[in-house]
Amino acid sequence: MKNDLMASQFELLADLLEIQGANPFRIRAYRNAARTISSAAESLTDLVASGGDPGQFDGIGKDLARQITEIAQTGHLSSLEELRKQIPPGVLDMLRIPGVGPKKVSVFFNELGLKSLADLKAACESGRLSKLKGFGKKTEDSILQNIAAATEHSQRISIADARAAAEAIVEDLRSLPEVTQCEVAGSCRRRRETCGDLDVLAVCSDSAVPMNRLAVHPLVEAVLLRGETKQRVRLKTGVELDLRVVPEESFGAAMQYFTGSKEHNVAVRHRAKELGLKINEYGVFREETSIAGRTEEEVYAAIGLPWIPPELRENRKEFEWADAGAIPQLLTLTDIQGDLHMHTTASDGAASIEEMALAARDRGLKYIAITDHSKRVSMANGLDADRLRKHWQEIRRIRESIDGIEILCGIECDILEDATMDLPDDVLSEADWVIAVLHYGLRQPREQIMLRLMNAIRNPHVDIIGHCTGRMIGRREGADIQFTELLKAAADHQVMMEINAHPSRLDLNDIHAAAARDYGIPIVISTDSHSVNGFDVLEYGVDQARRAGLTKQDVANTRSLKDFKKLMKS
Ligand code: DGT
Ligand code: CA
Ligand code: CA
Repeated sequence: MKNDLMASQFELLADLLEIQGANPFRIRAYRNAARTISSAAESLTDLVASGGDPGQFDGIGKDLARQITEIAQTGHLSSLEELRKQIPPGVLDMLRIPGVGPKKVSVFFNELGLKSLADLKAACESGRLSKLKGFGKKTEDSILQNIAAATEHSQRISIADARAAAEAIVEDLRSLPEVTQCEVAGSCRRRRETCGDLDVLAVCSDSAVPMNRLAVHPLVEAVLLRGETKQRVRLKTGVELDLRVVPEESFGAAMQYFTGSKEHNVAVRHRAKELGLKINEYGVFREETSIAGRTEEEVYAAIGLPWIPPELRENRKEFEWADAGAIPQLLTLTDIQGDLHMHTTASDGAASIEEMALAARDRGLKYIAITDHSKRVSMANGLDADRLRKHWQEIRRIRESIDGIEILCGIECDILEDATMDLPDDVLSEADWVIAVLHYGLRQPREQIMLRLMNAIRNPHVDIIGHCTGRMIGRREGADIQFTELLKAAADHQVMMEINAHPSRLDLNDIHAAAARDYGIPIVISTDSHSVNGFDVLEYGVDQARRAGLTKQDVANTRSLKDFKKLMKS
């Protein structure tokens, strides 16, 4: 079982307990456990299978360790199944309504006896909800508005599509003279791999001005909801966007709140509380007096924290780092000096060696590796030994004629289903740079996948594992990999690991990239370009590395070619 799936079972258990009104400490323990499980680089299922104790993780006591062991061994959690019998499934559907959490659902279920979205809708329509203590007409209206969203299953979009749309809209709103500030918030600002919806904040003395403009923006299909300060629209691509117009003195607090993540905000709120302060989207308050809110820096400072880069706001290590005064100086796009994964017309690329080299040089890169496919990838016209040697000759000829950029003779060599390499060792030994990858047989059992990867790592000519899992975000699951074993071996054999920057790959993910760094493995961020515009995706790879907390030092292709070569397998 994948860690994420296991974590979601514990989250669900916590939700059910909260709906039941259980002890808050117990609920929190389960939520912490879910977070620990989903942030672990190693598979908990493997850990248990190899006789390890889940109790070794911080915050996992005896009882939780026993339950993790149970789910790892059987795939089931008896405490969860027990609870599910007590709470009708329709009650859980209510959690999908934006703005409705387990606390509210608990009231709907226990006090009004509502058991489904349909029940809830009827209760709102008849005004029964607004008669409850703590609920008003406003909540009732917003639930009615949002219930449709919970009924359809929404699709998440890639960070590339999210940024393209959100940034175009922000730029358009900023062009209005009345709009003094406008920024992207939410998961898009945190640069998650995918976004559920887009969040934009603006400052404007007349909130109608940006709202009117957004309503007629060419990307917008329909206005779904419009209030005094908030507007929700659906873009033509189907994704929805929330625009919130906030007062200038609250802009920093609103950015902090609406950037999230929710988990990060829960921790922030907890810290404020410990200092006797209150924090919300309007500011930080002592009693009724606002002490911060205009900028994010001042909001964080008011609760004793340095400003935390949005990419780190997932409640993983950021508070620990902040307390130690050791927030990492995250890598930036301009730190990157080389790109070590790209294709030409020799296989399935659209541009020649020369065109790729010149385009890379135009973008300020100092070195590249040309890494066309090996023969197994026949649909991409992959190269056999003969063609590859001729291709390298051509590369050597061109590198003599172009100044200002170094070109390595590389290959993206398939690791075949039988765990051998697609090209013989004597050919690989002639390469400057060998990327080993899985393309076929991704659904093989874990033992075989691991055998393939381990053989590649032990091969003296392999420099790096490319797009390790082979996943395509939203379309295809990656291969089943035992990551700690893999990373240990890569560290031992001086094999680097790639973050493939293509937004549909982003492989390694943030958690595995952080784990690779912890093993001392140099990370290379590569574009896998198939055309001269392919270099544009580099920033998504850099963002993924930032989410992993990586610094310039952790990423090998921030070095000069001379220093980069020193890191390569000798
Ligand atoms: P997404 O849209 O699923 O990709 O993820 P986000 O993080 O953009 O989530 P979204 O759009 O629901 O809300 C934006 C941010 O607003 C979220 O990251 C944190 C904050 N926020 C929203 N609802 C709540 C809430 O109920 N509690 C807390 N603490 N924060 C919330
Ligand atoms: Ca969002
Ligand atoms: Ca939102």
